[in-house]
Amino acid sequence: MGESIREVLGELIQRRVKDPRIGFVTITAVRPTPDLSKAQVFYTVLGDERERTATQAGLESATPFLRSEVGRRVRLKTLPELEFLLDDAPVKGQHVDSIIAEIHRTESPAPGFHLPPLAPDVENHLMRAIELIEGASSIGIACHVAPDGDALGSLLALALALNERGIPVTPTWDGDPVALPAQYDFLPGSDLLVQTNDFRPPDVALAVDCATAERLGRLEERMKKAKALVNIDHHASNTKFGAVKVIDETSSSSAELVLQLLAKMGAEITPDIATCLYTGLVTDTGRFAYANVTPKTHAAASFLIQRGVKIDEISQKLYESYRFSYLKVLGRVLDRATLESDPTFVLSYLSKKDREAIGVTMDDTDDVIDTLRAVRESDVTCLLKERDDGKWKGSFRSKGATNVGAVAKALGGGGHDLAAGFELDGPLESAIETVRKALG
Ligand SMILES: [Mn+2]
Repeated sequence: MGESIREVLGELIQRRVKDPRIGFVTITAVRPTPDLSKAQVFYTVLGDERERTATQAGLESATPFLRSEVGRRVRLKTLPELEFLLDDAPVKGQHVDSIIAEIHRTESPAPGFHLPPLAPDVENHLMRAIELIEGASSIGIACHVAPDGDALGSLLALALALNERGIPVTPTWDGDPVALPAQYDFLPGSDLLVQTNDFRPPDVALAVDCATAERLGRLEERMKKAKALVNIDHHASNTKFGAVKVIDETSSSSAELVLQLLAKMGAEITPDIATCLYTGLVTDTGRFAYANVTPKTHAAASFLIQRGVKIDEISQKLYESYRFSYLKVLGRVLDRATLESDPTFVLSYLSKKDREAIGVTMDDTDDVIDTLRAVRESDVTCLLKERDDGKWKGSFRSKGATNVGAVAKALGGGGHDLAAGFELDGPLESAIETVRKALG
């Protein structure tokens, strides 16, 4: 794609038009008519009424030159007449956002860009879900308890898009309170959230990122009381609850599937919605590094980036926003790590005393294991963390050779093949011995 009209005009006015009447101009939007015969060019200019009048006169006399330069540099079938209009709406917040959204909508997507197709059966359920959504008098949306980036991103993207369409939405999850965790507090749309207790059975209910209805927690019953329950998920283990099942295990994340739904609804993917969905993609794929990443995933990411996602800002919020005390926790766990043999695994622990000394909660220690596991000598990593009640909460990670899900299950826990957890009573030494035996 070549330069946009807006970029070309901005540069020409700044560099090439030498008319002293023209002040400091910013082109805010270019709105061509559908037949491209005319384009309205909105601009702002610094200064008072007199300077604005002078600038307008200067732009008008430069119009023939600007028009022919645009024709030379932007490949267009027809060369539009240019009409300069002072953008005198208050330039702040919402207004700028909507202008940016407008620019992205009219100029940004590469011509002929489409989302990859879905399997026919998934597509059928998706179209059925859209019918229900479009006919709904109210929509309740819920994700799973202790929501992750994909659950939150999918939930908020749906809420924002449906709210924009004027459909009453109540997005929530089983939480006390329902509030964005610190890591995700940048996500747009949180003002739409309702508390778990305030949620009423809606006309149509959407469950997102829930492999089972139980994952809805206290909301399960109320969600099932809706006239129709739509199950939107990507887990292979999904129990297929609900009347309409938009389940696609080839999607990396629920967000990837929600994007398909919104795009097929003809919903405008605003920068806010794109931010929510991109967060779902990037977190559920371990920053596009896990086996669930497909060409479809990158196509979805590409689609979202074209709609205004600020990748660097999201990455910093998600991955470089630890509290300083996290470094101390990490330091303690790394310093204490041992490389066990017979069987080989990396082992470390964090006691309740450690947490108290550093001043962190269990939640603050969630990501420690990701650093602990990143060594070449071992397939399996185990981290034991002492909870407030004195029990040891164990986490396993495997790089693929060991099914730690099965090992965790044998210990009374559960999880996936490569990431699982369990709980053990008793002193640290006996917990370690139990883990060693289970792995051996
Ligand atoms: Mn997910």
